[in-house]
Amino acid sequence: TTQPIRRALLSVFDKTGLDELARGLAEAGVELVSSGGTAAHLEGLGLPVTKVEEVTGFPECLDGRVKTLHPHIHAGILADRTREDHRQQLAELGVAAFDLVVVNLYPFQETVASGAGYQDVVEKIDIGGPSMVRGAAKNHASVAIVVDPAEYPATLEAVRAGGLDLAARRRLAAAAFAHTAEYDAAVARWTAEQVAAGAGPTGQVVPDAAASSAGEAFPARITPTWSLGETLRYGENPHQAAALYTDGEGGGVAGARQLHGKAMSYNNYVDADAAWRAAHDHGDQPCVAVIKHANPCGIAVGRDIAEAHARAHACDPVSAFGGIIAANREVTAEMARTVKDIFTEVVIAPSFADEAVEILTAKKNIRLLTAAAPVREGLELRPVSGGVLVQERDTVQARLEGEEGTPGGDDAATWQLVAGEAADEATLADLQFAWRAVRAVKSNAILLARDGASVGIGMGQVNRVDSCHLAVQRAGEDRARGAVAASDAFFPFADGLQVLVDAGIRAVVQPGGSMRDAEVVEAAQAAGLTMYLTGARHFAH
Ligand code: 93A
Repeated sequence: TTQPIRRALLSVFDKTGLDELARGLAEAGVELVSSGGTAAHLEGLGLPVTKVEEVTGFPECLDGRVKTLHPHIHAGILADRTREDHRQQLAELGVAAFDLVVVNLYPFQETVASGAGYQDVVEKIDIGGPSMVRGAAKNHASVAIVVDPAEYPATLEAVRAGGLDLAARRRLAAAAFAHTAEYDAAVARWTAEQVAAGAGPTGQVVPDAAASSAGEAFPARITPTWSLGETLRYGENPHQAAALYTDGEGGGVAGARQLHGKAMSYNNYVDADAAWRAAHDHGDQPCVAVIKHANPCGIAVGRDIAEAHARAHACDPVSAFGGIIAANREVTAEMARTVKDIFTEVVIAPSFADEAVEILTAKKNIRLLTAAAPVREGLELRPVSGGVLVQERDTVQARLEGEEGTPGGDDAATWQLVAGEAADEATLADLQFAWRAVRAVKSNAILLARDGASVGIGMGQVNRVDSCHLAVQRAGEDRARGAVAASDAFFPFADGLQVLVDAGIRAVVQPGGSMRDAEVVEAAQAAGLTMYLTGARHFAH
């Protein structure tokens, strides 16, 4: 099976190691055929070389786009010398066969990485090179293909020893196909990026130096620092094209690493972000948030992450079906054992215990992500038709382990008791939990909690009374009675509060600030309900 090497085609962009190889081949009596630049290089070394142009009788043209793309070259590469009919045809056509093809491709990836412009990158898409590589690799029965200068010494040694055997040619062919596949994947990726970049967002908002929360001089500057992270299968709906852009910082869900499961969808990202942020609003304790359609259907803290998950899930098991789960601590095997029996789209956590991965990956479709904490600083953008809204993030009550609370946040020392008796320690802890948790809920938001777990959530209603009804109804009579409530904004009338009173809620935390606060406080007093005002509102639209 050893094929003696008599004629070699050399066409390399990277001339590393070329001198030794070409000299060695020439000394071994191998005829060298080369494309323009390579031929010139070999002539410079004083080696005998036949130019591709001489073989084809056709000039290299179109700035080199057509050099080796010619039947005189490709028939010489593709003829199977084990076949009589192929040998016959070559003879009739006057085509000489190649025994060895040495090619390396235009540096496409390197050109992209260098930040070169569009057309420069396009010119570095090698067409003739991969054609020779694939042709020679296909015809490994007759031809040896070398794409890597690291293979030159061994190749030369084999040539001197009489040629390359079939096993060696097959191994080289496999490497060659892998090489062109990788190359083409890079070309495809870059091209898709260009398509997406034309349609997608291209900027990051950077506040002007003078910008401050005082509001004056907020105008921000947009700098194009986002880059395409991933082209998504589609957007919110299948007829919408979509992509994920990242700020390159590696934080939050955009910087997440996927360990398992199908590709993330647009909606998965939206929900994973909501879940991830919600879970991190309770940084000082193990916390799990279960999200559906960007709203929590359960948030809970626990002594450990498994307990937090069990209690978050228990808030609304019906809605948790097909949900997105975020855990702010490592997912343990214990938590994984529960999750695996619940249809879940995504689990996102700082890490997964090995055993948890084993348990969860038994489910083919569940997506497992690890991520760094959500980005808490900086600005948020929301497109409106014809423009984009920019605001500072609401970090008022987000606090990580060991951080101090901010006024208006969950630090009860900054709250104002306006009705009923001061809450005991356990009730106060629940109110703090509820106040932290309610900000993850779309307005109008009412969140009922007990023992560090949400038990009923009313979200996204266009009036607060309906949100109160929804929260109470979701909790059910038993769980509502004796629970505490948080409201993301003030009660404009006493009617919403009355719904909570009627359901047996013991204590309420809310921002206050309504024109009718007095009326609302009076209703609380009359019901013997404890009420705190925080002074800060947490709308989430
Ligand atoms: O522009 S191409 O796609 N058209 C061709 O016909 C062609 N033939 C070889 N690029 C082509 N090549 C590439 O040119 C090879 O893959 C190699 O990277 C380079 C070698 O050119 P030269 O020998 O002129 O330096």
